[in-house]
Amino acid sequence: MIHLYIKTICVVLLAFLSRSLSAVFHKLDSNGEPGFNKVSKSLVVENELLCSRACVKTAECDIIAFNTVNHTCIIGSNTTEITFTPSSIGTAWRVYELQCDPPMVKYRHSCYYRSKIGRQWLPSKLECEAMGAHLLVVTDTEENDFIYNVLFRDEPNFEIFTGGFRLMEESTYQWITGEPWTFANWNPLEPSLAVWDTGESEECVCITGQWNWTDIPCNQTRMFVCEF
Ligand SMILES: [Ca+2]
Repeated sequence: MIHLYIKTICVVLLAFLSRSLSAVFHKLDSNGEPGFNKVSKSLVVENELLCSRACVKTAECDIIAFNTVNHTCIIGSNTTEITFTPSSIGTAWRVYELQCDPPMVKYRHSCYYRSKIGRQWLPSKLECEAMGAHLLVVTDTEENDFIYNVLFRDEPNFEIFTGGFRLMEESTYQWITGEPWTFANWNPLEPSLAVWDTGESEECVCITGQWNWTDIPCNQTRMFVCEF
């Protein structure tokens, strides 16, 4: 009974967290039609929350504009100040910028959040999603170096879950965001796809300070990193 009670509170809390616009998107003063340096895509979505989610899933996005009248969502990035052109529907635009308040760290177009405690892989994934983020996706050497040299600079023995996983019947790994698996930094004998004596098989990708990347059973407990 108490278990059910706690579960209900968690579900309500998650629903509440998922409804509000993610904490990393800060509203900018806007007046007119926003112009970005680089538009990644323009789409029509129901609300600005979904617009922010589309941005988080896009590698080169740290700014969004949502039009509350026609529901246009523009996602992209900016290196200089945004320009606003006066227009008849100008007041309908809401513009938000990705800002990584400490302890989050910004790198390129993403904010990185380190978990406070360790969890199994699935609860880690859910915690990131409840924040409007996703489990860490590492797309190239530079981002991998950032993880080692900046995010965990003083912790050579760190071990974290990432958003890399494989389906039980498959031997190849994939990212939780659906981004192509184009880069990996496996330890020489990994991924081992091993099956433990306990019957658990290694299906989740863990980044370690000592042994590069390795696969481990998803029900192991590790710290994790969420990426916005
Ligand atoms: Ca392994």
